[in-house]
Amino acid sequence: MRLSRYFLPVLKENPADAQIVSHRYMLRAGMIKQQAAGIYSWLPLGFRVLRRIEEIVHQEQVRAGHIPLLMPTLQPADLWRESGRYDDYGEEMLRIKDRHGRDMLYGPTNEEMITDIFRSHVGSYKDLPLTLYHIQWKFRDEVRPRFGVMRGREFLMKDGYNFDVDKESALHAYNRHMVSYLRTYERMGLTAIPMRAASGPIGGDNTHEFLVLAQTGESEVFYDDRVTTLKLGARDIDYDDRDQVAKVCEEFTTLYARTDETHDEAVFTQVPEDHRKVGRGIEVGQIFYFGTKYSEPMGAVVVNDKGERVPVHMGSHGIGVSRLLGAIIEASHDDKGIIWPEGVTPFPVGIVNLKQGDAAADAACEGLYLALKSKGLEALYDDRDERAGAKFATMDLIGLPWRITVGPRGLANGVVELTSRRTGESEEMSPEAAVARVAEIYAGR
Ligand code: 5CA
Repeated sequence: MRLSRYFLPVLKENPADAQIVSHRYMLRAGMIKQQAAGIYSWLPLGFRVLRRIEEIVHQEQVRAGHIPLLMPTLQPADLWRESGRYDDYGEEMLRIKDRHGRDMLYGPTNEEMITDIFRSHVGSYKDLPLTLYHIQWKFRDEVRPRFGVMRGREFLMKDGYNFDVDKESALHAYNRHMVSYLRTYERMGLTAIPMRAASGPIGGDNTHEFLVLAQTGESEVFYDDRVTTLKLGARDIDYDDRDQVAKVCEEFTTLYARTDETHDEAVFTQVPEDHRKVGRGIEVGQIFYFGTKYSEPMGAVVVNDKGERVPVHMGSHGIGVSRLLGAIIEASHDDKGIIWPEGVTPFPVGIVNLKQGDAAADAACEGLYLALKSKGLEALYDDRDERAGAKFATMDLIGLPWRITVGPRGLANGVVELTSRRTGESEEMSPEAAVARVAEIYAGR
């Protein structure tokens, strides 16, 4: 993408109403525009990151054996009357009437609708296990929408629903989600810690939230700091292997880690004092096992291997896709701007032409741009007629992890400069070597 032809409405001033750094940087970097309280347009740069995050979520769900579909944002109220949640859900639910006076709502979550799909088409244990998920916009009329996309009213969520013949199988689905989520967050450059939590309006006793530690987080968290060093890494997971998956979950949930809702001071004081930490965290996902809470009232039953009709055991599993942009920026930035992890960056690399209009510099930049493209890497090429300082400031603000700087002086010696946004370190090398290095960094992503 050539910056002169892109739409990147960068703001020079700090927006006064943005209280936390991720919100400020998302506005300043031209990623989002607020349209109403808690409702945003996704401008091209923000949209690219959002799509990238969705892609990682999809890949890891499919890897775990889960099946994507797409349900609508608007739902008939009658489905929610069947589960009893239409009255329970309260003011957070946006209720709408259509022209025929029928009660509709903008979905805050999809347990009822997915249960309806299931009961219409599945009747035998032989069709189980089954996990269906989608990535779709939700609406919750939050009392205090704030911090930009972090607590929106309209927000993008991945929500998945498992259907199993018994509790044991449903708990395996729960564990499978936990492991696939750990991998998902790690690919985004995040450490998200599963913490015992409370289930709220979704229901059930078994639930974990995934929290990214950050001072600006809305949840108070209590943890043994040794959990922050656990990594899933590149280990091979067989998602059908119940024991292997359960062992990974045990590894990640044995050390003390709880939100204030489930915190138990007596248990916490057993953690060695130098490992006992109290902090704040951003909730980027939550998984639930709630058994037959929806399948019983809604009649989602299957015939089991003994010929009995039994309600299916279910759970639901959510990732805050749009919230993740804020969480990643909170975890990865400096005073100049965002520092995107390679896994989610909107462009893998930026090219800065120090002297636009200089024949050699222009040609070298074009050459780099095309060479990167031929390797499947779309660079953001700053080809504007701007001062070098302004170009660097824009690149630092939007946070591409790598920058190639091209100027007549370097070119006279046959070199360009490759700079890491994270460390600020630069290295001179030939343009070919720079392309090869960037390609190597992104190989396999
Ligand atoms: N049905 C279940 C799981 S699919 C559910 O709705 N879970 S949830 O309420 O925990 O939401 C899932 C995730 O969506 C949360 O962990 C959080 O990351 C994100 N989320 C929830 N509310 C908001 C909001 N107002 N703005 C942005 N993200 C949100």
